[in-house]
Amino acid sequence: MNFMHEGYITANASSGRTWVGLLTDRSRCPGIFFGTLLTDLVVYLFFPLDLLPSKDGQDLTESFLLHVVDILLHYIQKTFDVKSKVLDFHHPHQLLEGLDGFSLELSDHPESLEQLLVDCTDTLKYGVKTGHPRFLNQLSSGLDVIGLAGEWLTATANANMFTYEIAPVFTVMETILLKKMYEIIGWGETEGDGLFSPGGSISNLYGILTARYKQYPEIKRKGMTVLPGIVLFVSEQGHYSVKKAAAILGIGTDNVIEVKCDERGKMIPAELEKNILQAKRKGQTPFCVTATAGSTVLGAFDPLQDVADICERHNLWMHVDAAWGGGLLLSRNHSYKLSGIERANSVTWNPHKLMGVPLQCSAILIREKGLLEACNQMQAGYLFQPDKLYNVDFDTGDKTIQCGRHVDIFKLWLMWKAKGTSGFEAQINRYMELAKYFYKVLKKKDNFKLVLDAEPEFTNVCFWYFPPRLKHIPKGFERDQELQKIAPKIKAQMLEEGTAMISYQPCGDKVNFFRMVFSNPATRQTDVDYLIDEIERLGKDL
Ligand code: ABU
Repeated sequence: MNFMHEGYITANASSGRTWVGLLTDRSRCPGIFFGTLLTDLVVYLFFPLDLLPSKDGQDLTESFLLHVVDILLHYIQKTFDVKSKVLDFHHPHQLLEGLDGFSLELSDHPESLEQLLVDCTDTLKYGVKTGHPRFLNQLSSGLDVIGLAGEWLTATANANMFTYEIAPVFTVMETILLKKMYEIIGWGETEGDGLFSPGGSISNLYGILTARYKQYPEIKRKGMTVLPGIVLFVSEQGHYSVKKAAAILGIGTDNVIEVKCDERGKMIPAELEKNILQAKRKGQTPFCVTATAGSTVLGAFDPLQDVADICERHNLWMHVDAAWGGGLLLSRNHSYKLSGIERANSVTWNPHKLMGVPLQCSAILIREKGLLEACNQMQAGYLFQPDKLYNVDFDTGDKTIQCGRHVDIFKLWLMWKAKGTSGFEAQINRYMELAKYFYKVLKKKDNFKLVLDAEPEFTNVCFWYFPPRLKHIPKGFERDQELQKIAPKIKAQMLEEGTAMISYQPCGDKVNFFRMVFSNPATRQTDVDYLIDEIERLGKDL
């Protein structure tokens, strides 16, 4: 018998009395309930107020959470089932209007626990399975079961990272992980300071903020009036968050000078130096260069040694945005691509990208100890009392631009325990092998064209698909006009059918092309082959 939503509430049909699931023994759960007479049985609905900390809420809490776990387990199994859809696409207006009883509107009265379970199921049903083997859309993808367990534990603890007092284990864990990251970068024993922040853009903001503070410490008190016309440099393939940081910090986006790249998307050192000298001649004051280790679209690594030489010659802060590429430091085969990162003054590194840690997990690492605190410290007496019971060096909250700070560290720590450094290395090496395989397969196909006809340096592989009707149009404006519509059309169809997800974009003078990236541990060679066939199937008649 099944009086409620399938899968959650069932009754033992033989006795007609023994309920499992949310229908626990009512005498032990005397909370709010509604009774409905169904032949000789009464169905009780329970409400969130009946859960712990309500008196006698123990059984109902256990039952409710076990149902949540059931929902999540079912979703996880589907996620890894290659035959299931990556998504069940609906337009925003459909979600706003409500779908099959799934309403996003909020009510004034409490909803039953049963309804909340249905809402949990529907929320997952209409979302995207980012751990699905054919989810290839984002730099951050995959579903790591240990990372997920870490996130559950983190939410259960609900700690705040501002002080050791509130987060004793997590704050110490953070110092241990940061130290590991300084060592991997190659900083010396006495070097290294850092924080986990809410994403790569904020980590880049920290890098530029600290660079400016180092050069002009009086800005903290006196504001912009103490500054000359400062400028910073980033490659034309660098992340847009550098400009955003300049806007936020009052530097202004016009004062971010974009440095030309070579055909692979790497900053050209001679161009950087030329731009620095030009800026100086114009009376501007260069203070920082942001180099990129793993650009978002092309996966390019700037030549960090050359950039470091130039920064040293001109006394400029060197920030490395290794949000995407930082994980490659864990691969002995590939870490040479970041050679020179040890000379950086600051580094952004997002374990939620290549290392597959659940979002969010991003580190800002500063070579000089004490600068972060000097730059951001406000000494709020109600939180950071100097006369506490313990060593207040572990009250790291005053180094941040936040007050409250989420615990992003535990899932990374647990995954590192689970895999070891060698486990991350093997995973990352496998992505690199897949990228090479994908490149080689595409190279042989005459209806696909690679954006860069060279073996991939990272897991990004960018390409166009040419439907038969375009193959005979000569290269030029007319063909580009048509070609730029192809990737969006294929992607739209892919979303409607839910078969796979891959991103596309224009870049510089190149019209829309697909960007394949490997950072999903569930993706296999067969998924790569599938994707190629799928693009051909959806695109051949366009
Ligand atoms: N920098 C954010 C990553 C965007 C992406 O997944 O492509």
